Amino acid sequence: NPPPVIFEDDRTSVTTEGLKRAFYDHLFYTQGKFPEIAGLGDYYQALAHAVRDRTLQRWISSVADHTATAPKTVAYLSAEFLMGPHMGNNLINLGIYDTVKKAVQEIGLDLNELLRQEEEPGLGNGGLGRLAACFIDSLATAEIPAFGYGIRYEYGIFYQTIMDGWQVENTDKWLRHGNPWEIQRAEWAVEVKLGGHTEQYQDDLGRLHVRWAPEKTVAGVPFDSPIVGYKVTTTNTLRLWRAEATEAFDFSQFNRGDYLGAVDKKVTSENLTKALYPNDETVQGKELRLEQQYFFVSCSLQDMLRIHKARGMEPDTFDQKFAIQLNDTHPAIAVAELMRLLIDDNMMPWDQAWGITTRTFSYTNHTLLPEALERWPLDLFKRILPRHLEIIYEINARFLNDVRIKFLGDDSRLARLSLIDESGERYVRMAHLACVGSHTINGVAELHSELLKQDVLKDFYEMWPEKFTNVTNGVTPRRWMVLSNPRLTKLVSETIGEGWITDLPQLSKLEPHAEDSAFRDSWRAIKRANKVDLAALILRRTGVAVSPDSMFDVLVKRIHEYKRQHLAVLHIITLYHRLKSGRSAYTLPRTFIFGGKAAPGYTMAKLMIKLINAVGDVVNNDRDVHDLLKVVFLPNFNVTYGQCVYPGADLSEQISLAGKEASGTGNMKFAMNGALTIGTMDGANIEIRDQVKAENFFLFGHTASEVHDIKASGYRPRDIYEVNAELRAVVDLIQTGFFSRGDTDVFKPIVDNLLDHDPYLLLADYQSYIDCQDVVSDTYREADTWARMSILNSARSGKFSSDRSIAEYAKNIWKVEAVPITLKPEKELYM
Ligand code: B1H
Repeated sequence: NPPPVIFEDDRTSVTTEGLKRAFYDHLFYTQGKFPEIAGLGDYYQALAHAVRDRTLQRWISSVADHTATAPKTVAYLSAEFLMGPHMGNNLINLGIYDTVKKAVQEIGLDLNELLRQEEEPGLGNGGLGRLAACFIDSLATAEIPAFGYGIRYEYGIFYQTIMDGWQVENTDKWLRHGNPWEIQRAEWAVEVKLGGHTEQYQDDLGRLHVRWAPEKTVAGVPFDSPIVGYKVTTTNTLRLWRAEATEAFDFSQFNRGDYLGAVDKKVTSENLTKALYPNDETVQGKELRLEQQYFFVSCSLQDMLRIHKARGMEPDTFDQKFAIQLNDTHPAIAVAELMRLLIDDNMMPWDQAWGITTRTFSYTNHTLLPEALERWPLDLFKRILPRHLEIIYEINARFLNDVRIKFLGDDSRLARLSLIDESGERYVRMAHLACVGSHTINGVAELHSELLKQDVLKDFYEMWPEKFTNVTNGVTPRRWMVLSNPRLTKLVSETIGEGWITDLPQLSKLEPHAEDSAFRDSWRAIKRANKVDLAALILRRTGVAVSPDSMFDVLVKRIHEYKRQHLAVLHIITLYHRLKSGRSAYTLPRTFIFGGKAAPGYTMAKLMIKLINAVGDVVNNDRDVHDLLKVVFLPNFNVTYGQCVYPGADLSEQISLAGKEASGTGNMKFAMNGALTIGTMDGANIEIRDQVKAENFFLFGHTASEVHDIKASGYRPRDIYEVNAELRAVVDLIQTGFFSRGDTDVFKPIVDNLLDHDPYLLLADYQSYIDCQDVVSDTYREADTWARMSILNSARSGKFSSDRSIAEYAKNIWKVEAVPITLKPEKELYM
């Protein structure tokens, strides 16, 4: 027996004195600095290491317990984990925020300033990646054994700046100063094959097998970060894979004197995990993207099989010990890869392997947009994954046979359901592979799950209605309330206790306090203070001074035509036009705050950003407006800024065309922090309105089924423009170059698109939106009414905790349970 590890107190103590000692210890021994030459970055690193140390006893206790008892474990496979900064969240979940703040203060530093030093790991595009991050927080808090598996992109989502009103993309060098939260596990590296061909061979018993002779291999190296549950011992692992060359040098090339050629191979391998694709809901069909997807899926499945075997079990029990969730189709190749690993590497018969596979996987669909449905050209797919194509053909043959039996004589249905699209150029349909290989398929809000069954996945629904279900999204209250909004957290906890932090429906206990005028005053004072903070951020980042006494009207999300940021612009121009033409005696002071990134190749979205900034330039500087309207575009909206934006918002804009936004999750973050929503009947807006009640929600616009009918009966947006004088005046201002110094070309693509096509029905929803915004203004003028409504929005947002979503996945889909972990005393932990 090895001797027990004696942990130094400096690694575990959570007293002020102990934390101060730990801080200096890391400043000296990790950073190699002393106060006279140390900078803020060093202090951040020192503190980060001290905090990471405090996760380790829990992390090791959790892994030790899971290793010994082999409980059923969730593997959340996602190409994106949009974590945001780790430090603040870890302080909250470890329950040491206040003590650390005090320790840091006594050292003469400011915790907030240290927190600002962290480069946020922006390893995701938007809602889908952030959902994965909220889910792993809730999994750990629920004490469910789980891994998050993904890609350690060297460059995350690009850094956005605005130049002359246009978006400019810069690289996101988030690893520049190192990442104190991760531990590299070189010893658990795996090999991933790519390209080449397959061969048949006979084993000693004369049985036929297939061997894949790849063109190249790359190594996958795992980097682990602790995911600490809130005030529990359970600490799970986020395991992200980095691609490296299998051999540092190709020796034959090296010997031929081609040193640089050999090094070049290394560079090529490492390109695999270089950068996140920034497209968000549009596929590009790039070879490197398919390689990324296969790479992290293969690494993760090999890793799970290694763990399974290390726990003393055979592959035939894999499905009893792992539940794997596919976060959209990005990891859907996992269905074919698990089959390959079971059949080719573990010599399992097809039927047994298929049973295990389909009992292991479940699939979440996140969008109905046709441009986001992943399909890979067959020749490209075959070139990179020849063995997987054979396996997919076999899956397809067996599947189509089942279809033939269920729906005899229905040939067009076979073509629609096939895993291979043969209508023109041939493609592999990843959503079909995910559906066939999964036992459960879910959408992310009630409406979305219904539309999936009626529309994109209709044929699969008719084949297997029992596979379909809904799990409405949620967000973690630890990051999105406790960490982001400490003022509100304090008031709420003083009023109803702290139980709401892990049981969000308890917020309903706030309801009676909506009638208490002193409580309303405190509530409003908190919103005011948060707005002061947000105004300071806006001034710092845009140079525009905005008044916290104006209404903060916020629209932050990725820029997309379907999300209709340009509809909000039409509203701003309407107000501006009214002011200029003296048609409104008094307009409520409003600050319009926009934020969000456009995909670098999405011309129309980039033009929408230019339009927002162009309108802002005119409106903000027009003296006739008397500061009644301000329009700002906060550059580089990300998790860090979100933590300041959601708590400081009065009005949450959720104005997508009905039927297009699968769920939305920003809508939930706003509501819990007391913003009122103006929104359409889309995604989770519908459920938010159900919860907060219609009288506390500003609803406008056509419903999804009305949208369907309008389009079916031949929509003519120009007719609306012709008859609506105010709309016409607004569009004409853009069209005649008023916001572009007379240049009538810049915004022509937007104007032409709206007048002649308007696929997202801005003109059809315009009047309804404007009328609703007028009601918003009238309501906001009654400060007391607004405060009541704000309290009720927060009090009734309990459903939108990701703890509820995770409880549903755990019970209905994964069939996993909590495994409480007892913190092992230091002396009982053996290396
Ligand atoms: C969502 C995506 C997405 N849906 C492809 N789909 C991507 C698709 O890089 N890609 O290829 C990236 C992202 N993201 C969002 O998911 C939905 O639009 C939101 O409505 C939803 O709330 C969120 C989480 O479910």
